[in-house]
Amino acid sequence: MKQRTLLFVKPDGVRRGLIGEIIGRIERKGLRIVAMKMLRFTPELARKHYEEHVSKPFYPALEEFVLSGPVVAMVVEGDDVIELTRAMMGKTRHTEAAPGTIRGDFAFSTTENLIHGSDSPARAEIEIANFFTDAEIVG
Ligand code: DAT
Ligand code: MG
Repeated sequence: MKQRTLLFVKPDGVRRGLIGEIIGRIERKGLRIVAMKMLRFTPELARKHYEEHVSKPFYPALEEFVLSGPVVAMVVEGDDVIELTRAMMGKTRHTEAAPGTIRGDFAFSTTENLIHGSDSPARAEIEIANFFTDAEIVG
């Protein structure tokens, strides 16, 4: 089923020069990037985007990290793209992410784990609207 998802390269990925590596994997997989921009999180956007995690003990460190530098956000389209990009990302914890995945190949921290991807169609719709207006989805 054709779907859209919200992905972003996190500040560690931008700092480490891995924007191209990560976007390249998405392109080489044959997925379609239909919107993209570099931006900085605000505390408000962080609380909105990570609403399910705001009350968790790791939230302060997570917010500090996502505010620590620019991110590159994109809307990506493809068949079952949510499940597919979650598989390409690898598991959340750096110790569990399998080699061959983005996190498995490059992440050495659970907080700084390089990439975000929506985890359900309902979340994808909310997250895309948090980052992009309809007019910015041009692909
Ligand atoms: P994912 O990014 O794989 O969807 P998530 O939604 O459970 O994972 O958590 C969002 C981010 O919060 C995750 O990418 C890194 C951070 N995080 C999650 N669990 C954590 C933990 N136990 N300790 C530190 N950071 C954590
Ligand atoms: Mg998540």
